[in-house]
Amino acid sequence: MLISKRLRVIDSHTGGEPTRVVIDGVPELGALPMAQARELLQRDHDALRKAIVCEPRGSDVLVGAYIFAPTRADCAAGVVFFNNVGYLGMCGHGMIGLVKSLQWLGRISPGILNFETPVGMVSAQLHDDGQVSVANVASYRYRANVAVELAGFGTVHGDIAWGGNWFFLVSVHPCTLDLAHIEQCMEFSRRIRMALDAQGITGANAAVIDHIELFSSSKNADSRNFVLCPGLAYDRSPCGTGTSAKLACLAADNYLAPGAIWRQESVIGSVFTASYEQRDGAIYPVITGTAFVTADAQLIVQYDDPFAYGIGDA
Ligand code: PYC
Repeated sequence: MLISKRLRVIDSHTGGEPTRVVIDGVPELGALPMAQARELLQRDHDALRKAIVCEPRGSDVLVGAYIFAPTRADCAAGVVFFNNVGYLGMCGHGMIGLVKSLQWLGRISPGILNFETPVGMVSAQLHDDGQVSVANVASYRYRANVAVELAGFGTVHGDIAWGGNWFFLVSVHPCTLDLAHIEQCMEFSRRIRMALDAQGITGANAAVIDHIELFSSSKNADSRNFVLCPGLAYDRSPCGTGTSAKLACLAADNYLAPGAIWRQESVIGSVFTASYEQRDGAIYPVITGTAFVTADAQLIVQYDDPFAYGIGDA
């Protein structure tokens, strides 16, 4: 039988959120900074993204990772994360999954590695106990207490913050953040996402705010969140970039001091431990969690499969 493509992947989950690292079969792009690599992937290789993470081989929840040779001498590798609708700036749970996947392959042992991402350099420390700490890019609150009009709900307020992706963070809302109320969380946060677009509310430089984050109190941590991702799936983990955005807001409100621990719980109950360092007026979040490998597999893309590159137009 004719086979058009084979890709070796390592699958893992970080606090319930899956990552698929492509080990063999990554597009040949030449030596490029990751921001340019991301543009080229979008322009010339987007079908492959869909083959890897979209149905029928993947799902809306899955985040993929391509590993490239770095262009920076201080980095071990470059990485571009992607999902069911496109490419991410950074991905905290994905970075933890990537590090544990490299450990699974025997390519790394405990220590610190730097990775080039489209939005800057990120350091990851694999600890002896299997935990991974991700020192993220500089994060900041862009605007506080922004009003958005929501049909059926009235005015909702949220902060706009950058944590490697753009987030709209909402603390006052009618949702219960647990699995029994997941549809309520999805519906409410989808409406916010649409209202932000419709009302022209953006991040810096007119960037689309493609992650919505709701918060509530938690019995087990400092806070519980629900995160709607760009492809309208919810993050099973507490979201590394979303937790970074939260830290940026806590720091801006003088609610959390540099080095103090913040425990962020996800809507399914998984927890990241987080803190931040302050350098040159910026805050740099450090997110700690772990991941578990779920598959070491080969994806097969058959040339005559009508759904080889996904279902519909994602
Ligand atoms: O952990 O940063 C993250 C993330 C982004 C989208 C899904 N997870």
